[in-house]
Amino acid sequence: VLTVHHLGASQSERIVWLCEELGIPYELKLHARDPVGQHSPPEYKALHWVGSAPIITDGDLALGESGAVVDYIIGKHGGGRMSVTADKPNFADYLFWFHYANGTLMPSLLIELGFAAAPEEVRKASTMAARMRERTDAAYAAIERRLGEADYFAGDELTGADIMMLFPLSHMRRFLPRDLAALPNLRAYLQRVGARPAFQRARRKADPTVPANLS
Ligand SMILES: N[C@@H](CCC(=O)N[C@@H](CS)C(=O)NCC(=O)O)C(=O)O
Repeated sequence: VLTVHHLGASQSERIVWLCEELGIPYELKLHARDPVGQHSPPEYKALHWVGSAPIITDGDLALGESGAVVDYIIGKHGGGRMSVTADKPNFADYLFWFHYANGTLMPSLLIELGFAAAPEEVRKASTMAARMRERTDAAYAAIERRLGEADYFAGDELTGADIMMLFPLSHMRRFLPRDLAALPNLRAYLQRVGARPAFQRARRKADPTVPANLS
């Protein structure tokens, strides 16, 4: 049976949401973070050598890495739903936003977060810190433009691209706050996602006490 191993308040929230949207049978195992370092606990690390969330198991298979897990579930259990095939005009949009989320946006946010903890003189002197901030600013501007053209990242329908993009736009703002006042398309998008019954079910099952950070 497909089992989603969810680490509290982590990127594996994506996978619970995906399974709820697809309406497929799955088992959910909740794992608490190690109280000292907030890392994954030893039994989570034992599932797969990556040791980081998300990890799924499916029969003899254990698989990690958000993008791989989303693609796997869509392909193997979702009958291709929530993806866009190469014959469609929005194929490249789907690929771009799906991969941009963890390929560029999450790394620049995480590097920014690292610098946020560094002494001010280190941060100010670093061209890397400035470049990452520039990247994030450009990302938010592009996201606002995209969500002015379409309801969801790949087009009219919610797809795996949204499953990938939401985490940096919601959860990561707990650590790197960003004023969304001038981003009405993004604010509307976050409300649209939050109104989806499958999203609400996923929150209740995975992280009932953690705010969804949609405003
Ligand atoms: N790029 C990876 C990142 C996974 C990751 O860093 N997950 C965090 C939670 S958001 C984690 O498990 N941290 C705890 C740890 O590594 O011990 C993915 O998307 O699967």
